[in-house]
Amino acid sequence: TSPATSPGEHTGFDMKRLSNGNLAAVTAGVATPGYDRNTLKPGILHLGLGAFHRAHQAVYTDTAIARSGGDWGIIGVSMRSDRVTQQLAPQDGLYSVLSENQNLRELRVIGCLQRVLAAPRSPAAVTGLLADPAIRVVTLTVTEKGYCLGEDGWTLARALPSVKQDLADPQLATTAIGVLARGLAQRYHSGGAPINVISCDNLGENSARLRAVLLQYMASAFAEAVDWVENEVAFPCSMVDRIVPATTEAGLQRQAALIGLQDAGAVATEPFCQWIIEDKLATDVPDWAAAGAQFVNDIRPYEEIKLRLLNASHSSIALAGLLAGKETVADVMADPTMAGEITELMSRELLPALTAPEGFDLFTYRDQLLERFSNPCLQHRCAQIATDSTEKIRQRWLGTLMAQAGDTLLLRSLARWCFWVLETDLPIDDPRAETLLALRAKPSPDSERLAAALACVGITPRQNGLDEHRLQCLREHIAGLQRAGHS
Ligand code: CS2
Repeated sequence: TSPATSPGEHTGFDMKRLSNGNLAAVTAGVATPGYDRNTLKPGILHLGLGAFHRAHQAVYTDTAIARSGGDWGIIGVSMRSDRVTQQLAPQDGLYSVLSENQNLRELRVIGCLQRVLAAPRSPAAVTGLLADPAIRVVTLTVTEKGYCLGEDGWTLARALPSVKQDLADPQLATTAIGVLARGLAQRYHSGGAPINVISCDNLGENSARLRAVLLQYMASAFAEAVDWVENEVAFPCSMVDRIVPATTEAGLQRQAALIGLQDAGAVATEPFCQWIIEDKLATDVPDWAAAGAQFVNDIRPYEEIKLRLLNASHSSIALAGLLAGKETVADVMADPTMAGEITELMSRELLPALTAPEGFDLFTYRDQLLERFSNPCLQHRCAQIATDSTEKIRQRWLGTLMAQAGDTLLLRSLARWCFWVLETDLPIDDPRAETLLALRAKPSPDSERLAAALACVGITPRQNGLDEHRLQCLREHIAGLQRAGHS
């Protein structure tokens, strides 16, 4: 850990911008790449170049190269906008990561991002890279909805307009699935060099699900390459963990003052970092283990613990915070009543529903989580976590919720979600927003609206979701929120 740096006399306006040429000008104490970045060659293609990738997988690769060698350059692909390219291309792919909590502050510049591309602008370049034998690893952070999963979580959602459009003209595909399929088909035609495709999103059995939908898509669009993908391409699942809030303008200014250079690609995060990867690789990879990553045979228990404890309580905190007018997760945790409810939810409901792998102490993990959520340095907005809740609730809550009986705190969290989407005028940012907003506006009987909302998170009578007693409890919680006068 480097010592904390002080802003000194830097004020911002006359500051130069981080780049290869200016790297030596960073404030003393800010760590810079511990290797010669000119020797890197493209070896990893990353899809979804958001803050999370920059503060997680890229950091592991950067550390692995510094500690253990290798020439693993990352080509980062933004799936939608040009914004990230504009932030990072003028900086030669360099950006800084600030990790901090009450006791620690570390600043470093990451050097392994070699090049950035925007998929909509450069589709042929992305396809060419996916076909290039030098690229041996594809990682993805495209969020839950990026996998175009149907209701059962394993089938391609062919009814989605984006999927329909991609299947109608696969050469112009824009979804992550379509882009990946096109590139892998071309790789097959160019000799079929081995490759690993690693999902780094918060989904149980993430890469296995990715493989399933990709194969279904390819059976329709590139049938000739299906056997090769099925038999030769490796899809190791991975569990990723680091809290990385979206960067804000104020955060950028603060970070510029700390490193002594403007940095449009800056990310701020916590010191904690974890990556567990299923040990089934098709090629060499960076020595991520040297950077602290763990390779295991059975990843499912780790994924389940992370999703059903960390992410589940994160979503509960976010929804409670949203309705109580709290801006951030740390604000919720600073409220003793709210923090008490979260602690109880974790201890009494989420934790007992889990089975820990040998040597893993769930109580220590819970305590660590409570501390991480309380980190006042992270400006992690409740509204950010509440985004895409219909996708997240399926992964995070359903398993526990369905195993419960009677009234529970998790049911109360579900009531908060129902109340938010049906009874308030707070904004909804969700792939099912259109349906939810229509329900919100609809003067139909309450029980119908509620059932339709629950179907959006995968709770349907057909799946034997909630019995009449639990539905009654849910309605009472919603009525309670109404009486409390949230709006
Ligand atoms: C969060 C996650 O935004 C969210 O939904 O719950 O991004 C969370 O911060 C990470 O999974 C932590 O590893």
